[in-house]
Order: sequence, then structure tokens, then C-alpha cells
Amino acid sequence: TSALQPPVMRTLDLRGQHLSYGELRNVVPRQSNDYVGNAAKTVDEIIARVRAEGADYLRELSAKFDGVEQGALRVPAEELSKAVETLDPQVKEGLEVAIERTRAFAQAQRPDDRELEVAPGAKLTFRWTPVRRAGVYVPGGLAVYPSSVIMNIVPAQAAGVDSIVLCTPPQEEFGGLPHPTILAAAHLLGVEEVWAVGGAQALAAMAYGVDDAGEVLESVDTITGPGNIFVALAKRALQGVVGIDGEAGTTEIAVIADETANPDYVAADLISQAEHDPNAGSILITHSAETAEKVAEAIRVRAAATKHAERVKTALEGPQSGVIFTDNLEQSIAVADAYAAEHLEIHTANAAEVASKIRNAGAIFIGPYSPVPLGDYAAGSNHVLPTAGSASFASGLNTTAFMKAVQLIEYTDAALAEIGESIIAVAHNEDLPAHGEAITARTQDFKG
Ligand code: HSO
Ligand code: ZN
Repeated sequence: TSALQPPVMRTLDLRGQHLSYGELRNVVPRQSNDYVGNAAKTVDEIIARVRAEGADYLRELSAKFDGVEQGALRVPAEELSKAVETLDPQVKEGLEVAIERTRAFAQAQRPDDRELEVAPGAKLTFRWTPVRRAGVYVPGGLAVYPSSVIMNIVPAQAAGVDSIVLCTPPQEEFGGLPHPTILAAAHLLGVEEVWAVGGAQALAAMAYGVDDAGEVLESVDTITGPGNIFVALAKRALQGVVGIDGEAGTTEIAVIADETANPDYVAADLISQAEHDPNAGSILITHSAETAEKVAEAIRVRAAATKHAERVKTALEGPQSGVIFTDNLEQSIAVADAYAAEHLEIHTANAAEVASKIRNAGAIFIGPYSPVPLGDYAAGSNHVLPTAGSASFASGLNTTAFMKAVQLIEYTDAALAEIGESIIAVAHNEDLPAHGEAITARTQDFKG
């Protein structure tokens, strides 16, 4: 890696241009999604075959994609406890702290039921309930993500779901079992049902259920969890059969910085997310040319020295990354809103006030001591966040993703009578007179 040239980020100069929100949305750096290709067709076929052929087909795909010959697909309980026993004590402590803080914040997100009397005797209730069963997917890939086990399972537990299943790919390296740290995280969370199944096929298995020689993976109501393009497409295809949490795509970080920013912190944080994937997006938004130059210098130093230098360089130099020059802080805020970052860091004077002006972001990290990796592991916030601009309409994973609300209606005879005539009028206008008759059947009785 010493022969690598230091990364050079693209620049986008928006100074002197007064672009609207819509125009900004079109010019901010984005990853192209050309690479989807034929993946959607492959995923449809995988889903159909999981439904038709069940566990045997899952084994066939584990052999094909994971290089693993599997017996039983469900991970035996003793493997879960063993994984905790053999876990590095410091890692264990790190996971426990993460669980504790994430759980506290997730419990605080539980919404309260609402009751309202819209008129005398006309009672309405908005009652939240957890879904019955949740399925969580945790990928393999370039890194191991026990932290994602925590981020998905904790809010499901805080919501109060009855049961949780975790699917994660089998690993050749571990004799066909999932990565031991993934198993340890599940055990620390008290999750006993883990299946060594990966990819789109895992999501199909959770959506429709499978029977592996009498061991049953019962179908779930909601599926959450990150994954590659195949997993994302499977979620898209299964949405409607089950609830899904959205598609957490390749990670991104945007930083708004002014002349007060510490350039070395900013550089370290931009590199941290670039480390995930050559397609990761790292964006610096600033009106300070001096800060931009200092950050670039710090990136040159840090990017050369970091372990995954090549991946980082590819990510930082890609079209999804760059330095955006603005006229002032106000324009930087507008750019950040248009970009709608998964992670937005604010390194400016009065950072909290700047944060209050941001509408679109998955999570906002305020000030010099709130770096994204803090949130990735142990801040207490969730690290499953909307990517690719979807933060303009979607939220990061939270407790309500595992809940739904039922609306309860309870009227007295007088309350119905009071509104009866107006309902009948609208029913007739819609040419649905039998709807009106359901009202008159009762109001007749009230008249005696
Ligand atoms: N930054 C990733 C989450 C993660 N980082 C897990 C490390 N481990 C997406 O928010
Ligand atoms: Zn990360």
C-alpha cells in the first residue's frame, strides 16, 4: 500500500450559484446504481425457489455462495453460549455497553397510546402494538457486524415483539457456522433462534417460513437488517408480504465544516466510513477554503497509513464522494438538506443550532466529540440509517419499526345519532346506499 498515491477527492464548486433545493438534489455526489443489472431477476428466482423447495435449496445456495456444505441450518444453542465464553473480554464489554445504551434509547422511543373524544360519546383510541415476530438479517461481507446484531435486535425487544429470529450467512472459516462474534452478540441479547442462512434466500425463508427436517423457521411479520444489493432487492420484492425497515445501502458521511473545525477530526471521520466499502460516500461541505485545504492534507496523511488504504482511496475518489464549496453556512445547510446524508457531522461554531436547521439526515452528529463511529458502536443511537438520499422521507431504525397502531372506535347511540344523517348523505353521494342503511338500522331503533 505504500506505493498508493494519496487520495484526491473531487471538488464541486457551488459558490456564486443560487441553486434551488431541486437543483441541488441533482448536483450532489451520488453513487450510481447501474450495478443493479440483472440482480432483480436473480432475486425473484431465488425467492420463488425458496418457497417451492425449502431447506434443500437453502443448502444448495450455501454451497454455491458461501462454499459451505451444511447439515442442519439452525445453529445449535450450545454454539451460542460457547461463542460468548470464548469472546475477548474487552469486546464482550464493548458489546454490553452498546446494548445497554441502545436499549435505554430504544425504550424511550416507545410511543404512547392516544385517546380522544371527538364529540360527546364518540371515543377513539390509537393503540400501538408490537408485531408478533421479527426477522433480523445480518450480513457477512467485507467486515463482521456484531454491532448490527445489536442495532436490529434491541429495538425489536424494546418494542415488545414475542419472538425474534436472526439469519446470517454460514462461514467456511468457522465450519459452516456464522461468525462467532455474531453468535456471541445474539446470545448476549438473549436471542436463541439463529439460522445460518445468508443472502436473498434468508429473507425469503423468513418471509415465508421453512421446515428443515422438522426444525421450523416460522414466518415473520417484519424483517430488518442491512445487506448487499441482493438483500436490498429481496426486501423490495418481499415488501407487502412482510414489513421491512427500508434499504440501508452503502454507507455515507457528510460533514459541514467551517473555519473552527478540527481538520484532523474531519479527515479521520471521512476516512472511517470510506473504510466500509469502495462505493462508500464521503462528502465535505464547507465555505472555508482554508478548512478544505487542511482537511485534504490530513486525509493525505491518514489515508496512506490506514489498514484498508486501497478501499478508502477508491471510496474517496469515487463520484459518490467529494468536497463541496459553498458561499456560506446557510448554503452548506441547504446542500446538506438536499444530499440527505445517512450520517451528517457538524463541525462549526454553534453546532447544535446548525443541527436544528437540518431537516434531512439519518442521524446528525453534533460537535467535535460526536464522531460517526461513536454512533456505529455505542452512542445509544441506531446505526441502521437511511442512505442514498432516502433520509428525506425515511427514519433510521427505531422501536416503532417493530410496532404498528390499531385504531379503536367506540360510539354511543347518541353519538351515532348525532352524526347519522350526514353519513347517510355522503353514502348516497357515493352511490353506496347500503352503507347508509347500516346507520338507519340503528337510528330507527333509537326513535323507538
Ligand atoms: N457505519 C455503518 C455501521 C457500522 N460501522 C457497523 C461499523 N460497524 C452504517 O451506519
Ligand atoms: Zn461504520
